[in-house]
Amino acid sequence: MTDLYPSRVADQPTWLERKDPVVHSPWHSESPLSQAQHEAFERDGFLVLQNVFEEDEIAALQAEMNRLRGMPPTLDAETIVAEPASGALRSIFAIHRQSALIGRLASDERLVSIAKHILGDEVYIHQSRLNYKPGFDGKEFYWHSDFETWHTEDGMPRMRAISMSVQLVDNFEFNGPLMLMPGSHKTYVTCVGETPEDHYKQSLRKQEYGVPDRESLAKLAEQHGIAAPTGPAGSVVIFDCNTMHGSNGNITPYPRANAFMVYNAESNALQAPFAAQTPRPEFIGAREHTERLVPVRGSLAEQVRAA
Ligand code: 6CS
Ligand code: FE
Repeated sequence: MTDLYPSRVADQPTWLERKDPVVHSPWHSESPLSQAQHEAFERDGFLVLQNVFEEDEIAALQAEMNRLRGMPPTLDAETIVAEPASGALRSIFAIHRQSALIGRLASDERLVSIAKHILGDEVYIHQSRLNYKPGFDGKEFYWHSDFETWHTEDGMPRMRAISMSVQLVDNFEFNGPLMLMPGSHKTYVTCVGETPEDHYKQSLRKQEYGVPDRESLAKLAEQHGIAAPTGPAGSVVIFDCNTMHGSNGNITPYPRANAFMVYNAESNALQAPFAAQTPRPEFIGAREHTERLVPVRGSLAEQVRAA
């Protein structure tokens, strides 16, 4: 398959034009986004939605987050990623398949309808994770484009995937919120350095390959600025697979936690990695568990009450 976005193959970083649309559907009055939201996502490569969920739904998600933080024995050990230095819990992957409530969240009509609108296709979950950024010693996520990793290491052919980060606690400007460069999604910054074998064993703790060069980051920041959306628990940050983003460490007492789901278009299913020896495991990049999402309506809290 032709590699439209070659990265980690040259000895110098380059900038390539995005070859894919950002929003793959035209806006119409029945769209799940307002025209202003549709245009903002197209322009910025991200969008923040507030008040998507009711108080009792957020409470149910927070209770589930705390339950999972205790790492119940039902969790698949290989999906648990710890902070390199402190050993504190950093992420739990494939969480939509290990938690009935997060699985219900991933299928929620309020999210899936937007994913199908933006991607212009049926969708499935490429990757999910519960991110904990503990207070006092939560570590950073350095700047990166998710697509650069998903293309080179997972074999994702085109830029036709989006992430949704559901904030499970209040996001302040000081407890390591997600930072994004608005408009950076239209430039593909290629990276230097061959992907090491089993790179994910290191990269999910601290990424060192597929990291954009500092000159490119400085130029992108100069051109686009940096936004650090804050908001109450329950806010949803939706961002394009190629929007440059990262997050700072967290030395405040206030933990940060989000449920992160990646929606991929069915027409964009993973091929062989474009710049890695072997595909990453299923829990990071879905190849078998690619069930088409059927949007589910109703309260998340119902799910808990019914359980
Ligand atoms: O490598 C990945 O797939 C993951 N790494 C980061 C820092 N963001 C995207 C994704 O969760
Ligand atoms: Fe990321």
